[in-house]
Amino acid sequence: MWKEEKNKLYKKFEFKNFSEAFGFMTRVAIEAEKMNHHPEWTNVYNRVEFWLSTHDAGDIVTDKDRKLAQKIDSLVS
Ligand code: H2B
Repeated sequence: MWKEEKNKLYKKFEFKNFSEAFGFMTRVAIEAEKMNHHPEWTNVYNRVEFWLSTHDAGDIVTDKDRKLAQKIDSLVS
């Protein structure tokens, strides 16, 4: 579940290993670029964490973040 906190949408994903995590990140990167909406994220080994917000709107959560969150969920595995 995405959690809205401090003007960000947050979610953590865990994968089997780094390769699976990075494959997922690659798919997210391609879609984010297509949407011209880019995540703040971190990766440590098999873990990928997101904090989505819209910088152009003053770092608040907008429909763009909700759309990207849905897209990210569709790219797991
Ligand atoms: N990503 C996010 N998360 N928020 C933005 O406001 C944003 C973006 N703006 N990606 C886009 C790029 C903008 O800076 C460029 C110039 O279109």
